[in-house]
Amino acid sequence: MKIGITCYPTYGGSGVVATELGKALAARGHEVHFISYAPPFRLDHFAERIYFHEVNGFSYPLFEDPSYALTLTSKMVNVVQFEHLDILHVHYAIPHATSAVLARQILATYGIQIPVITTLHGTDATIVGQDPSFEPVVTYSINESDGITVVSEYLREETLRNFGVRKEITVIPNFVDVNRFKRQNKEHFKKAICPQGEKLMVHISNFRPVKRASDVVEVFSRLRKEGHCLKLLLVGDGPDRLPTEARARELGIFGDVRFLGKQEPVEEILSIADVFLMPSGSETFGLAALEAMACGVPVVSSNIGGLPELNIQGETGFLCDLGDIDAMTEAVKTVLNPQHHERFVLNALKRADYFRIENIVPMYEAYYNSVLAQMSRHTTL
Ligand code: GMT
Repeated sequence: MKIGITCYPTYGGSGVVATELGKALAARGHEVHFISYAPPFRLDHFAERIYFHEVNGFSYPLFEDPSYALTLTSKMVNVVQFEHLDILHVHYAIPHATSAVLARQILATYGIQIPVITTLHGTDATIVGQDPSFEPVVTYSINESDGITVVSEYLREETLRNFGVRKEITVIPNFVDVNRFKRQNKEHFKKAICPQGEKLMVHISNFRPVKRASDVVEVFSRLRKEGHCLKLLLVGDGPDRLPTEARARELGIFGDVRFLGKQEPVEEILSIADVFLMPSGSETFGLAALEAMACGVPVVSSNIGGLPELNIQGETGFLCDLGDIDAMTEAVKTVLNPQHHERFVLNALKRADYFRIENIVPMYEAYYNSVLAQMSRHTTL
């Protein structure tokens, strides 16, 4: 199959999923064409059957707002037409689904039929997608897609509730490459961060307010004040990094905390972690938590969104009420208790294995085939 994939190329779960999916599909013999304004950041090696098509910006003194949705549409039309794509698969509705639906309509005037599959990831169907400035466009673009997938049962229900979707929505969960995300021996690194044999708490996010990074610092501060031997690594960057750093200074724990900024490869950092914190205020899946689990790191998370579908209470870690610092503090203590830690580690590894890429990518292939079959039935009728 020849598959066009559009995603955000930046540091974010939907871009990671789209890129890893494209890489896996290419490895399975498909031809994959990424269409975006920059190469996705996980597209870090040359690989056979993978192509990248850059959407060029167009500036003109009359335009205050550069019209990316339109230049993306034109690029999609061009790539589908000249690379003879079979399917356009877009990740994150805004504006990708809208551009794809419009591209499909333009292509139809050339006599070219191409199905559009939209995968919803999170705020495109929750916070941002429901904003009145986007809602009618998102509703239309979702309904006009030939196939809709979501990354969790929670997101399926939210999408049905919020957008009056008339089509079937298929859940295909996120996945992890367990050959890359596995515990590696990084003892020298652990010693550098935890010289006295301290336990290590890790948080990885893009530091948007929804990630509630300051809750991580509050939990850590409680534990340090109770005398627990612990260090904290915070990985990633975004709008809440500075306020979180300021809070760590205020709490007097800055000496035990390191803000590493954006890092690749995160699996090396996860390899020395003892517990992973994800106190998010909204999370449809929690890909970073899955990557942690694949590296044998138990997770303490909030109990919102799709997190209970991934993190199993009392087995792979704990689920706590949003903002409940006391509960999260107690949960970290239980997870780190030497009597229990190994059990949590093994359960986390087992759970992550269920989401291994080899199990999930065939679900996308089967889905593509079913959408293509449906389309050819319509054309023959
Ligand atoms: O929707 C977002 O906030 C952005 C999106 C992204 O691109 O990072 O994140 C969502 O998609 C990830 C991949 O499917 C999920 O693991 C995240 O849980 C989800 N984020 C939210 O729901 C806040």
